[in-house]
Amino acid sequence: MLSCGIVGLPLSGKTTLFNVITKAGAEVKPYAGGKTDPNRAVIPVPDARFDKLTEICHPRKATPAVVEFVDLAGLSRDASKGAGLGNSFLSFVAESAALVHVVRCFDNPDVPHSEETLDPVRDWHIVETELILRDLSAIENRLGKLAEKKRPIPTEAAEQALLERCRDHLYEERPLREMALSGEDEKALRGFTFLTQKPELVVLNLDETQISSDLPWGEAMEKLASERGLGLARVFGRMEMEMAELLPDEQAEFMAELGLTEPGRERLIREAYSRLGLISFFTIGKDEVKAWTLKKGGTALDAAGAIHTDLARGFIRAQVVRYDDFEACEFSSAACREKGLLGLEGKDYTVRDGDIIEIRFNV
Ligand SMILES: Nc1nc2c(ncn2[C@@H]2O[C@H](COP(=O)(O)OP(=O)(O)OP(=O)(O)O)[C@@H](O)[C@H]2O)c(=O)[nH]1
Ligand SMILES: [Mg+2]
Repeated sequence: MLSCGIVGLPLSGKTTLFNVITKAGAEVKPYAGGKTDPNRAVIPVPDARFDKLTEICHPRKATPAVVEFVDLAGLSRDASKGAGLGNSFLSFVAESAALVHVVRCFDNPDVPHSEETLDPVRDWHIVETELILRDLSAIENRLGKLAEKKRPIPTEAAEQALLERCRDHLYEERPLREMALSGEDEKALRGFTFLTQKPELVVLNLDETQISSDLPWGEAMEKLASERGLGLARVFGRMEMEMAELLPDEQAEFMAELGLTEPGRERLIREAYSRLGLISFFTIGKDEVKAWTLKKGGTALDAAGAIHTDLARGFIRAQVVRYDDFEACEFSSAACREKGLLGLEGKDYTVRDGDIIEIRFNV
């Protein structure tokens, strides 16, 4: 399963955010814990379309798409040199498919700041630098090994050239996700699980006092995120964690008071899911309504394979209707067919987020 690793400086609110997202109730403390084994939770991806399909079909079983969140220990300055939890921490980051990077924006005199002052832009760079250094050291290790070879085979020569290109890019303090890579390059790099290649969602962890005020560094963070192609979300960490424990009625009232239209949690999970480059397609029936996860750009054949290898092996066609069309036709397949909205697609059809698919197959 794909997972999102929650990273950030010590005491930035990572576990608080983990609790907001997962409602897991993990322990939150005002001092850095030094805990190495991360909190983990697999949670359903909120999707109103899935809820509606379940309501319409009354299936015996309803299976939503899921994504895993992993709450990691704080990443200290110099972690790449082994400081703090250092390398063990970084190996957990390597397992994650995407990063949720929590940046502390709240001011709380009871909670020490590892850099003493509040400066979200600086804090973001500290963590980024550690990730860059970790990738650099992996590259330098490998380049060292390649240099020892007396007669490198052609693939090794190509690997060396590629790694040198990556190294030079990192030297400029740029993450690898900003590098233009061919499909072949990507394949060659996959085994390294580079940290700066992972998609990242930056989460500004705000205080309730910061709801309506203009934040001095707000613009700088927005600029940084947009220049670097990162997602950016604002969350009222502690407040939303407390809110998650309220009854639905109280929650609605609380949100209205704050002028929020949706709990941060649902928005965040969806953001993380799409940052991972994932989309959902649905299969529906009396037995089961299920949301399946597919990499963006996946084909009808990939969708068949996700369901069962037999379906991919004996694939004939995929019958596809867009969720929006299905809804507009009041969830009637007959009406969709009449209007020509029920497509029969071949193997190479690119699945769209929200497609409802039935695979025709023969084995
Ligand atoms: N005022 C305020 N305090 C917060 C907020 N978010 C977290 N805190 C406090 O900051 C402290 C640390 O929060 P955690 O969520 O444990 O932080 P962490 O990043 O997981 O910390 P480590 O795992 O030790 O690195 C706790 O005392 C929280 O109550 C917030 O939005 N506002
Ligand atoms: Mg924590």
